[in-house]
Amino acid sequence: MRADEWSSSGLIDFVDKAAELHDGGYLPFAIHLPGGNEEQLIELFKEVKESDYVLSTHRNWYHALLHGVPEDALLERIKTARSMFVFDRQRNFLVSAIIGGTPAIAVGIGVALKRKGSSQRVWCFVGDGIEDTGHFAEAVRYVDGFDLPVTFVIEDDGMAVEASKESRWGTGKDLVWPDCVRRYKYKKSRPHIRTGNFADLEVMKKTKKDAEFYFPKISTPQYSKSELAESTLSFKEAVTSSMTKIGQAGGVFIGYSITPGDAMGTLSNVPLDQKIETPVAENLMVGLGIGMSIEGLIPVVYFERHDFLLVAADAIVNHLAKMERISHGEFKPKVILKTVIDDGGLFYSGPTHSQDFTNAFRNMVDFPVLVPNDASEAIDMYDFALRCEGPVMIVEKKSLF
Ligand SMILES: Cc1ncc(C[n+]2csc(CCOP(=O)(O)OP(=O)(O)O)c2C)c(N)n1
Repeated sequence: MRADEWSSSGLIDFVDKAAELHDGGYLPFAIHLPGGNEEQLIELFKEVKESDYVLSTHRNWYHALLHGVPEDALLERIKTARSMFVFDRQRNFLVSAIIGGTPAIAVGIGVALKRKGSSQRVWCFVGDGIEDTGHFAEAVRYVDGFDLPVTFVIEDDGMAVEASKESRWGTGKDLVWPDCVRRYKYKKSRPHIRTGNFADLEVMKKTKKDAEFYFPKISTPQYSKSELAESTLSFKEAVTSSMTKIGQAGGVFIGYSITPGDAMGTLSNVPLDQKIETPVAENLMVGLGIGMSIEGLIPVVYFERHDFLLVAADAIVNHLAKMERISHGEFKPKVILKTVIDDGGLFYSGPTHSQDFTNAFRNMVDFPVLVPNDASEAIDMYDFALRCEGPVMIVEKKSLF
């Protein structure tokens, strides 16, 4: 069923049905019921084409239904702990329940669609809680500057959980954003979370399963060194040849200090149109990569120091590393993270710029985090990264250059 077939009462009936299940104890999970914005959304979705992308939040049920996710499929997800994790590859529907998680991904999809000359658009629905974030601001600025086919819709009920905009910001005044941002106001007809009624705890105890049941772990590719002849190249020549190879395979390089700079010279053989010099907005950089990979490109995101990676930890740890599992394999973003650590040498850059978060990331993500110790390992590990279906982080030691 598409947007034009839904009525307000039909949408409300769906939510009532889920609310009944909750109150009966059959939904022992966090659920966020939508309500109060039926008319606005039915009107808005008249503009959303079937092939467009729709990105949503923890409160995604109306967006999913209006974008064609079948009622029974949505209800099944709600019954199995996936209310906050509604993904549908066929309908280009994806969500993040982490405030501020989707805007950068929306931008990446928009960049890919524009590069392909597609007529599809991206619609990124956000609450005014997401409007609070820096992630949102950098995404909007990028879409506006590069005229990308992305529209952000702020669903503004003036509240984040129970906190008013005025209490959060000292003023209830709306910010004025560029044209790629629309805003509609509404009043929620449901509580922030759950239904406001007590659920039957005895039924809940019997209903609840473990995390592995709801979100089976994904298998992680393991790197093992191939039986290659020792490379006669220097470390820098080896990394450069790997970058050339990834470029020839269609890889797109994203980051700063790449035009000019060529990522310490290693991208010198990559054509200019496969290098995207970004603003100094690390979370946006990785979001660009995730979004572009969802559209089938091979993004390589470059970080010249590890302390800068932490600014992108949300995109890397919460989104890139988790999307395959939380979407039950419907979305498998593949992004290669090309990172550098300053592990000594003549140009010591101080305690912050010389940090090495290799082990920290190994603890935070399931995908491979690899550190080549010589030229042949660099070639082998980048070959592995290119073959992998999922993300890989490579850590280049500056001392080897
Ligand atoms: C990064 C992050 N911080 C905090 C939360 C907890 N949280 C969940 S919903 C929410 C408020 C969201 O408000 P808004 O974006 O206006 O959406 P609404 O719930 O009103 O639809 C918060 C703070 C979160 N999910 N992610």
